[in-house]
Amino acid sequence: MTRQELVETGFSKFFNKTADAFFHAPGRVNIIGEHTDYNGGFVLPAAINFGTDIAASLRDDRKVNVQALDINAESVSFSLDDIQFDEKYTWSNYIRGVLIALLQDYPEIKGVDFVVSGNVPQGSGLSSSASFEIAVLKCFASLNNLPLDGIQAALKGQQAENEFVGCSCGIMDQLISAMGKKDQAMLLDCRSLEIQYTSIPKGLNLFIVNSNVKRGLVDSEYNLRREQCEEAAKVMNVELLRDADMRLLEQHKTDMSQTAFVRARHVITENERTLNTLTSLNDGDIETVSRLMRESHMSMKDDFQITTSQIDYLVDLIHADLGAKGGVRMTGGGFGGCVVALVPDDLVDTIKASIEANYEKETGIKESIFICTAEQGAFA
Ligand code: GAF
Repeated sequence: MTRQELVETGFSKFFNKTADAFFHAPGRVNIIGEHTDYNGGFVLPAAINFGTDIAASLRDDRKVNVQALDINAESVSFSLDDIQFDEKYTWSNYIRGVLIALLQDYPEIKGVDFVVSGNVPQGSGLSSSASFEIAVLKCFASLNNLPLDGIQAALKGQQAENEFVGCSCGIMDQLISAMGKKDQAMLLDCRSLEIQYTSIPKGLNLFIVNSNVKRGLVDSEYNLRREQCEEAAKVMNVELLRDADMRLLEQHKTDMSQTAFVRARHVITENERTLNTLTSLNDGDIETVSRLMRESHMSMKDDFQITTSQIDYLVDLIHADLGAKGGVRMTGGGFGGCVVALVPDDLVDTIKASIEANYEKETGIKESIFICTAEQGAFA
């Protein structure tokens, strides 16, 4: 059964009618550019072949009825005229949050019955929540005939996270879920929201390993990292770290805490690495991509301090086999989750075997490996 058939069958079963439409929004993997988005900088993610699927029908009143196929098959119902934070079914707050944001511009929309299912591993740094938000926005916008574009949808998803769910995330995850392109990575300027696509070189695989070290974005140190970046920007008298360079940072080294200094150093150097990775991918210069991804990982480990021992082990293990033929680094918010590697066809089996032979033995945790493809975003 395809994912579409799964949600459509679920819809018929739970709502006793046939769904009018199907919607899908992908998760993402970030190739490089970590914790740069909320600093106004650059990111280079790709949307992947895991995501959130929805089968839905428009109602002619203001009710929203949602049936989840995962999450213990829980269901929620509420009115668009009275959207409250849900302490019990916390997953539904992503829906509630994006609808509050959508209602600000489109107060007259009608309610929807929908069934939802996702296959992005949760809490793994592959943006299960952003894909959920974008799928819900696509569903409500399409069924209500709203002129919402991908960038507007991404901003509404981010607003829901920042103002309703309580995570101070940037714009990357929602924007790539909305605007990703098949077989392409997307360079996003997180200040201007300008986009440039670049092809993932033929013969290089998006090789993702979930360390299965669970992380919680809201509860983790994510928000603290953001505050430390803001502190550094304030000391240097720039609006965002995007506006600083290493010369300015060195000048102010003694005016800020050592922690703020190393956090800012990560962001400033990561922005440069991200732009250089785009150029190197465009030139087919994999050796340089390899070096930049390695430097990015070391910067997340030493300066931003968001990796874990299991993730570092995994990255070193893959790097040992990969050398300069591809790149590997932790991906996403950090404190666990996934590693992303660009792996040439002829090394896929070797690297898989090496992880399977060593990772669990070393860490006591069994990994999951996904060879992904870059996919189309929900609004692209
Ligand atoms: C999480 C956030 F949601 C993104 O906005 C981004 O900051 C990322 O962590 C780190 O690069 O996925």
